[in-house]
Amino acid sequence: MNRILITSAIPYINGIKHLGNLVGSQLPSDLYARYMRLRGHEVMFICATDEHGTPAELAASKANKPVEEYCQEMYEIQKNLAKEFRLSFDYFGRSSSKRNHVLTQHFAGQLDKNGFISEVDEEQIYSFTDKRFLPDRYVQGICPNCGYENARGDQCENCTKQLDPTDLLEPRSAISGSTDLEVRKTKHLYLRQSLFRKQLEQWIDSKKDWPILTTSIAKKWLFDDEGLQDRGITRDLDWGIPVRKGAEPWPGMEEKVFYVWFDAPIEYIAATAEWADANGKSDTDWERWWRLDKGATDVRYIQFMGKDNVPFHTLSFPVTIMGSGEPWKLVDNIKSFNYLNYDGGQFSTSLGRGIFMDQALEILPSDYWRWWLLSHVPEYSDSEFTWDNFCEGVNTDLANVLGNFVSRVTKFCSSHFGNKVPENHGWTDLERKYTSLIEQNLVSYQEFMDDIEIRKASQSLRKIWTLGNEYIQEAAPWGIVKTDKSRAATILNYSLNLIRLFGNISSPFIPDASVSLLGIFNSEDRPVWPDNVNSALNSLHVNQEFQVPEIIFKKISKEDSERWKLKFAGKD
Ligand code: B3M
Ligand code: ZN
Repeated sequence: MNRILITSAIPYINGIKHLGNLVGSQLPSDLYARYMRLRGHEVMFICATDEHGTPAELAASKANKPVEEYCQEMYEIQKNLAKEFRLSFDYFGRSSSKRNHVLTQHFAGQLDKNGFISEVDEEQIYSFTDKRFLPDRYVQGICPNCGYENARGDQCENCTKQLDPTDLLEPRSAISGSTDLEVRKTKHLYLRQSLFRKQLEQWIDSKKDWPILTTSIAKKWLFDDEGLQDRGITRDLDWGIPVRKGAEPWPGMEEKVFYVWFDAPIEYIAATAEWADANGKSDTDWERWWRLDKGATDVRYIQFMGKDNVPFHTLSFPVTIMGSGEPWKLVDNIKSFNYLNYDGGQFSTSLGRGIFMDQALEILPSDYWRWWLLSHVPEYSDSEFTWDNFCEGVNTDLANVLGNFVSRVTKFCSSHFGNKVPENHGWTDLERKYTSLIEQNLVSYQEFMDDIEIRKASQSLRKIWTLGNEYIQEAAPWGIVKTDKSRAATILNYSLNLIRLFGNISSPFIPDASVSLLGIFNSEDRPVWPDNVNSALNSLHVNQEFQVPEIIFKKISKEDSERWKLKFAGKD
């Protein structure tokens, strides 16, 4: 048994996330966490809401609410949606928590003590119309790197380049649209990342198993243009974590807060402490996941995120950890994702284009979405959601292959043998052949899951379901039952065992359906991973009762999909 720490990038609080956000970190991390638990490992799976910075302030002001109130409400909504999507976090924290305040101020104090913070007279954009400084996303304009017109002052969404508001061409205020701006000097703290270039390079080079997407982005920002630059970690905002050196005030910084990207990754640690607090545990209980001096040396830590978050996790956050001079756990592997597009364009929160988590669940249960999104996860290139593609995937894999097998087998068995598992009178070569095929595919499924090759894992799982159909087709009990009842009994015994096996191994992808499949035999059953396929396919007791389930997956009709296509097309 190993100990595995898993974090998902923490979603911004600024609204309900769309399926593109979901598939870029929370959903794949959940798949992995569920799988690792099933394989008997001790897992700590952490996520949270990212509540600071301009995204939070802008969204709250748009909603006409005080920012605390907005965050509280949106936290509950996001937490609930996560639950409905069956995201199995051990804890879903908040970056505005007391724990994160203390820890963030602690890291800043350590970094300062070790000489890795400098005070810099910075040029910030001041808006006359809005009568305030405009940090980060408060400014929009043209990306100097790629020419994208709606780049934000913190980062260009299009090319992932991290930016400063003053880098933008033709800047305008995101609050008022005003271009009546001037550049003013104000003092800010900088994290001296550039001092860590060699150390980061060695660290990244030592990670032979990182996905190419992760390494290539990390290296790009380590070497491109001017190379790794020192970055401001404070902002002129009201909402955020006040700038302090540990518990001490920071002279000259009284009015400022830490930059959201400084405190957000620290929340991975703080949320684990929140988990301990919420569960009546002690500090040692969370520290054993994070402190090398408290047992975390045998933890394997994996982060999940979209590609735009990679620079912060491969450069800035590691610098925070390394520069603290304290024995905190660094990440072991970073699984990053490309973007999911929506029907020929991008998902857009502002245009209401695409499908958002709440809307998705209004039209179909979570397993439909989980299966399609995970089997089309943008792992090696951007991928695209289209309604045709979605319906095709759901109807074929879930309804025709998996669902149909289950209903054919249970119905046929019920009408010829009653609702009891018939006896196995001995496998023939046919059962032996399928057992060995299933075993081979299960081995690949496991290997892909271990390597976090999600698409390939989904293909192996689908192949196993398909083998069920091929088996029953080839065994053809429909006629045999009239001439050789004991052979038919064996076929159905084997098929029912297949259903149970499917219930066990499908649960990381489709946890609700897995509960239904196992519930056919015993509603108390929890998924267990089969150690041995031979014995797993011989595990149901003869005469054990079973139920013929309601339809597990219904097909999506052409009318429904046409209607949804229109509904989600967006405002324009
Ligand atoms: N909130 C960006 C995002 O939601 C940011 C991730 C923080 S991870 C520490 O994509
Ligand atoms: Zn750009």
